[in-house]
Amino acid sequence: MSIESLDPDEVTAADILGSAIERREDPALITGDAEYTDDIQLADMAHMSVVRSRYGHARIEGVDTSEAEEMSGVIGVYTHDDLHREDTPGGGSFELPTGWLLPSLNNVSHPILAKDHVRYQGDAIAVVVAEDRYQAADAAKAVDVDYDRLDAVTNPDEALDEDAPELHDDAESNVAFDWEIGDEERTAEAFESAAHTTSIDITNQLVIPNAMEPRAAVADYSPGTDELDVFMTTQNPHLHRLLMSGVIGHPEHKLSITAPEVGGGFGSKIHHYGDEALVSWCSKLLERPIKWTATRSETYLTDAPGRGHETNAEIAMNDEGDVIGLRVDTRANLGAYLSTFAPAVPTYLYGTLLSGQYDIPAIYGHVTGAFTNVPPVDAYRGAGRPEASFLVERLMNRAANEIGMDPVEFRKRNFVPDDAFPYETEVAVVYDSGEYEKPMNEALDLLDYENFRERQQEAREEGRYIGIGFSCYIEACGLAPSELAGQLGAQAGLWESSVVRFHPSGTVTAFCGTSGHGQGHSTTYAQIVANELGVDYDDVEIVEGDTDEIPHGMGTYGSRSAAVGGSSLVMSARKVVDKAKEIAAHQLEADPEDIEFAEGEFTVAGAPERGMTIQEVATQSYLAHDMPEDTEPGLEATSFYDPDNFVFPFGTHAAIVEVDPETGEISFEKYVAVDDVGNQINPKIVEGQVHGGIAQGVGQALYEGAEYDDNGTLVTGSLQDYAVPKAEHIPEMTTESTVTPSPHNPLGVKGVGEAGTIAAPQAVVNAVTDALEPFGVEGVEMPMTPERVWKAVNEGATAD
Ligand code: MCN
Repeated sequence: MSIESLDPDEVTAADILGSAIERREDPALITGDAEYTDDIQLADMAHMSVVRSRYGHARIEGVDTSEAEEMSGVIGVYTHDDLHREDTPGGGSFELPTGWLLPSLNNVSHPILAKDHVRYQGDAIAVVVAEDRYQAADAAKAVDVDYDRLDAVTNPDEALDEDAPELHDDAESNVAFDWEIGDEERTAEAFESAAHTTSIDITNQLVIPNAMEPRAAVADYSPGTDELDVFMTTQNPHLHRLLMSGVIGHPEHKLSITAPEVGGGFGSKIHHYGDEALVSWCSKLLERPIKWTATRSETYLTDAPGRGHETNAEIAMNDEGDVIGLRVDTRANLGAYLSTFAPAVPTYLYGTLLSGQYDIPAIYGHVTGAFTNVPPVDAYRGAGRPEASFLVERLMNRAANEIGMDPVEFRKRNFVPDDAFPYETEVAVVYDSGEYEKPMNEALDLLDYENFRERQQEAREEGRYIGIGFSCYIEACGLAPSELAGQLGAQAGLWESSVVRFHPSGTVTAFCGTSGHGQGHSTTYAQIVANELGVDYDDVEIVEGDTDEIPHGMGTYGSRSAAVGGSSLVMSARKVVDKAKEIAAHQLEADPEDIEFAEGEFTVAGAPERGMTIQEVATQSYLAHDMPEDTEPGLEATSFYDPDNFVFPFGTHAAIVEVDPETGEISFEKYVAVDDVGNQINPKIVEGQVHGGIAQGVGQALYEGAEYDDNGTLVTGSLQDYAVPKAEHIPEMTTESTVTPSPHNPLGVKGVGEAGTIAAPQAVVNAVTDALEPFGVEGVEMPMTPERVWKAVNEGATAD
């Protein structure tokens, strides 16, 4: 059941919002016409290569650059000390910004080039600049680093052990922070009065980004003007401009950041890495354009991974099966240093969703952030929300099994009821709107759940093991309210800004501070603006991802673009209509109160023959021959939209799998996703986002996982060793939706970009567990490889 996409020309202007029109971005992408950072060629451009630590943990005794400096084509080799020399561009901190959104941190230093201590394999030690890329790479290999190796630790539980090697002098026992949420005492009381409790110990493994386009940057410094132009693969150019200006000491107003086409980010390109700052610094030093593009191996070593949780949790129930308490203790892997946003991920983005879709009267969550010898962990692929959803849905499933209640019935009886919205959870957030039974019921129909248990029994009698798993997820996204972010200690607001500008000829350019990188913003934003202005969809152009063109912006992450950026565009468009109305009234010699606006046309109430289009008004506004008094020429407006709350999409995903106990192979019979993302701007794009997210969730459940050896060396450091699912591994999906609009944004939308990746893993794990129930298997650790499944069945190696 797939949504058919429509040619925009077949859709009337009145129907453009909500139509499944095809993505206007795709022709350039699929014909190779789109320009990515590495496609940029500038005159006299040199190339940078980074010398990276071979070891997971070591002291640096010395760095000998002499051989590299003499090699053919080499322009310069620079180490930590060069960043601080008086004859090189100075004024920067040369430290990476860390730990936004959590005030009580052990905020350790993170130099962009290591001084005398490397803390993960891939930590940057020096850079080489040469005339071409190969010369730079060869010379980087010739830099001789004298290491004194240290013991490494890559797992958060082991890192917190008192005998573990410590990474930082000022972070005792590798503790980055100790954080709690909810009410410990009330939760303890709930457990004391419980008729039944269920506990679970969960590992949510570290996953590595695999964007098709590796990270890359081109920096071009003009000494005459002191302008520094940087092109880079980023999800948030404005934030990077702000942060980079401090890192390298270049004034923000003379720094421009442009995101050309970005080939996938999924949260891995919002963190401020050192490499992009180094390219920029080298360009200033050498007064030449410089390019750096990561190799695939470098991306495995240095792209910020996600997840990495070890959790013990328990849930308390009364004798009727009502959940009365939830207690969670999580140790979160933060990697070797605090990344830009990492501390917010296992705290505010995780702890605040521990109530799931359920009405739980007492919750207590405790999270310890641990430094380990892996790259800094950041907001990759869902960031905190998938970990919360996985935990809650695994625990709900286990609890239902233990008290002998159907997992669907158990969930339904504990759902937040429809009349309880807005619903304030015990963990500091207020769910905006929800109708949780609706997607569940729709999924049950699609799965023919009524007959499933009988079918399962029959299959078992034939020696076939099928199982069903549910995931009723909730997500907080539309990352926004600045006030809330400020209360949490954020150093930035989370609004979004936009400009809607009519040209004199009547066409429109709209600018937004989000920065799409695959989500189809040029299409959906044009639908929003065309709908508000009543102009033809083809007459609207969208501009994003360029700090010189767009006054301000906060970027794209946390599925915020539709809810926050889209709403900002609505506001700007409405301001444009208001101004145009004044001008139209003047030109039509009518009172503005009597002017009506519909489908792009202003008419005088009661005299529909007297009218003019908004495009005619735009032309008049620039001619400025006949304007109302005190009205400036031109027709454009700017808005900064700051919503009242997050948005909370939700839904039910469910998988039916068959497991072969003899080989451990898992195959899908069905995957059903019923998502509620509020009103949909473009159902085809929504469907595509859900599909991509499910592919990632299935990937985590069955294939992916970062593995490090005892020395902190990445074992899964290539596409041969890190199993990214191929098309053949992804189940056929049935996707449906229900619509519960968000009450607090003008579009009634909720985010969708991360829904699938948040929902899918636990649906698959719960299904496998259900299939293997006759073998006493209570769980299999992700990724559920055939080996792990086989061991669970045949050697009793059951995990939570
Ligand atoms: N949309 C819609 N109706 C809604 C909600 C959204 O039509 N009710 C549309 C939006 O207009 C937009 C798309 O769906 O075109 C996704 O919107 P939204 O959910 O607001 O998410 P963002 O655009 O902010 O994207 C961020 C989100 C995140 S956090 C990651 S991670 C992610 C993702 O989106 N990375 C992606 N999807 C990705 N898709 C691709 N192809 N590549 C990535 O790197």
